[in-house]
Amino acid sequence: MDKSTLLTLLRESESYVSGQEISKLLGVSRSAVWKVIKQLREDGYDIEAVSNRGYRLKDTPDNMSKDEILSRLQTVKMGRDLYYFDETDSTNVRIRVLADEGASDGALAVSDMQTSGRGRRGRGWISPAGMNIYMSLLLEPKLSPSDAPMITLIMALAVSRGIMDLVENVEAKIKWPNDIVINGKKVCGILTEMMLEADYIRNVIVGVGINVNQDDRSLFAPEISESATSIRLENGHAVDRSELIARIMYHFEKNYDTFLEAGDLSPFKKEYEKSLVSMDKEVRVLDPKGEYTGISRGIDDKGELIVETAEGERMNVYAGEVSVRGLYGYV
Ligand code: BT5
Repeated sequence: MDKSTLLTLLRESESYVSGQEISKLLGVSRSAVWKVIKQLREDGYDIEAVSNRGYRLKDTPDNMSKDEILSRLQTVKMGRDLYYFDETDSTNVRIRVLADEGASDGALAVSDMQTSGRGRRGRGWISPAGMNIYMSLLLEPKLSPSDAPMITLIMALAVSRGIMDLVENVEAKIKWPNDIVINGKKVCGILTEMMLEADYIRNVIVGVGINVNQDDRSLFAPEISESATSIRLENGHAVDRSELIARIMYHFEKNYDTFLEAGDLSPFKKEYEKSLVSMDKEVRVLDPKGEYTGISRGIDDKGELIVETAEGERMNVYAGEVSVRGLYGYV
């Protein structure tokens, strides 16, 4: 029996569970149960033991760990093969190395901090320890490479749903294609990278950085202190990071299966457009071939942003090439 199995059981039971019940349910001896309870206590879990009643989980420590995440996962596959780091360079780099060593579809690397967190096109991702989520999911979809960018949109939906499952009174909106924003500020960025073999996909790595319990704005670089935020800075409450990871994996798995079956984003268009922060608003498209402004009209089935220009022309914006900005600031 491992710690996460016992944690799940304790968390799921509303009151006390006796040592006898646990040993029966998990098929292990009572002394084995006691040993794992001891280990959990050493990890900081407050487990109450009352004679004739049994054990009860009173409090969980505010740390993210492999057992915490595993004990909360509700997926069949996503995140089950979990690699946890207290510190790493970049979880996108880590999961790529793990893939070379045999990790496969659904494997997840999570770190408490990153020393060289990455954004798109050589940009960086600020990744302090002890408060946020940095994770990368490995996928091996049978898709044409040109369809892979749609996975970013599936993840964006999952992150926004996951946040709203756990946090009351916040609207986690999507800034197409790869950001989640709360009150107009960036709380999450997604970096999707693809490895090709000849002309097919070897794997896709979806990296997700979420500012969760960061309560100090000065940890952001000065140039983003106005545009970046965390869930806690917006709603005042701490969020259990392991639970948030589990919720995101749950939504992602469900939507990803539907997406693979459909072959495009048509099943999610409505839901996506409801979450789209720029929907029916003016945006500026920073196309290297020439910038223009227009009204954002949602996405097409392939996840391209539709922008209607002043002349009434509908332009399809492809995520790989251009950035989109709100007319009066970041969103
Ligand atoms: C992104 O790029 O938004 C993708 C970020 C992905 C980060 C995750 S963390 C786990 C995994 N491992 C990695 O190494 N990366 C992924 P982009 O759209 O290029 O935005 C990058 C820009 O966001 C930067 O240039 C800053 O302006 C801003 N930024 C940097 N750190 C931030 C933070 N912690 N919160 C909000 N904005 C940030």
